[in-house]
Amino acid sequence: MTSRYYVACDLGAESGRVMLGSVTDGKLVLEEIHRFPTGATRIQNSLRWNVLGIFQELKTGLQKIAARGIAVASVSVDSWGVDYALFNERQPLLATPYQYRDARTEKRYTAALETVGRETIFAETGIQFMSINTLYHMIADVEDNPDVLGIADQFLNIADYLNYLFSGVARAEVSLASTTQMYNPTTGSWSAELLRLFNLPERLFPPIVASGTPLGPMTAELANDTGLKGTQVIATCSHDTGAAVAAVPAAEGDDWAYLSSGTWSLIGVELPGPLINEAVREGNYTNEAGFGGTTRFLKNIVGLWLLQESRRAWLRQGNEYDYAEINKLAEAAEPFRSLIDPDDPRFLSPADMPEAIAGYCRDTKQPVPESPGQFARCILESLALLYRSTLDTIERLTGRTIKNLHIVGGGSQSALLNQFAANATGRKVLAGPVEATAIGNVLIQAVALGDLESLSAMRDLVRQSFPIDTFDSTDFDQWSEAQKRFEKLREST
Ligand code: LRH
Repeated sequence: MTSRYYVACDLGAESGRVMLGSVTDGKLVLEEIHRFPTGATRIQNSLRWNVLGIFQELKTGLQKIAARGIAVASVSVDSWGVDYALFNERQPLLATPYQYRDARTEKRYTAALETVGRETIFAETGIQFMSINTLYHMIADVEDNPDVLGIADQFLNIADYLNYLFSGVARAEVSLASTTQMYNPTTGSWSAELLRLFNLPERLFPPIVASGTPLGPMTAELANDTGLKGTQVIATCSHDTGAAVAAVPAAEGDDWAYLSSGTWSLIGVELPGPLINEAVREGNYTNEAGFGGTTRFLKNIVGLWLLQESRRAWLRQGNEYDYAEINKLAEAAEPFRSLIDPDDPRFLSPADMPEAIAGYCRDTKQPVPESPGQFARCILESLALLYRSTLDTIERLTGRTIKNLHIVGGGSQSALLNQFAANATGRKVLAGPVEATAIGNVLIQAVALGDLESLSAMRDLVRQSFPIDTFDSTDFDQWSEAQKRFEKLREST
């Protein structure tokens, strides 16, 4: 028996995908209908998203689905966190949205921590400190763009904004709202205190809705443009990481952690509610809102961005490698030759990633990587070592014991990184599914429409539908030696 069709529009920092999902014979079937690049554009000394171009690509994906003549029950957009669009009743877009890595937040970030203090911001939000957070972009808008803010009626984070263009209904979905560092998880509303302290105009802040809230039918204009009929728009987990964590194929129990691996490595555990205390603040861990009222207690690690940017730099020099080749070269390279601290701020937005890595190795008196294989090995080993420190700290902060690490997302395709993660952490790694975000998005639609019961029913279905590869830890002693070197490096830089 074929159930209904649901469409997930999943926007990552590198690419966007329109995915068609349906549940057939107790299994979820997911088909990629349309894929397009999303990457930000450098323009007039700033970094921006072509968000209307993305809207157009999503339309193309929806048109391709409509051309099949199937009835689509619902559609939902998810995206990376943090970034936002400003608009008003007459203007669909008032400024070109900034990309979170834009340097405009640097001085605002430092100033905000100095004037208001980490204690207040953390007590209000439970969110980790990163200069990319929406709060610091908003402060930049208040200071640099009062004219634009003055005529804006509303701000919406990117996925919520696209759901608004789809449905005409402007709502901030809670998982994405929580990434702004302006949402208070205790009151379940925007932080009135932070809005006041930073002079952020209250009228811009839309009503917040729970993950899995139907917004309404697709606008007549979009239905006409795409050819879809009777399709509902649903706010699922608008935050991609929230959708991915909802699709982690874990069984009940609390002995597992997740790693949503892509441009970022988001590593953490699912808690019943936020954990906001001094130790968590000092460790810079975060409490993002998850599906079903859960809390995604996690840490942002810079992730495969290190490799993506290195690859781009090699391409600029005329050398093109795909990820499979890079993994092969890394596998053949000497182990533990040089290590970096992926958390070092110099890796957030460097002009030339291999040069930034080489600089770190020079500064810390380690052999400087020369070949792509050496660079890639250094990146992958360092990431795996950071996974271990992070999991160990999470165990300490939450009192949990973590036995299994579920790796989902594009990064779970790297068998080498999966094996390194198992070796470094001494835990069992379960890798897959790759498309966890789109799967989470689709299945939350199914729950919202009453076709599926709960988060645990979603996870059962993911386990039944997708293969999961297992990696057991080997060479733990050798990795533990490397861990000591790694921790020393982190203390010294
Ligand atoms: C991953 C992600 C992450 C955010 C970052 C901005 O795509 O959403 O969870 O912190 O992008």
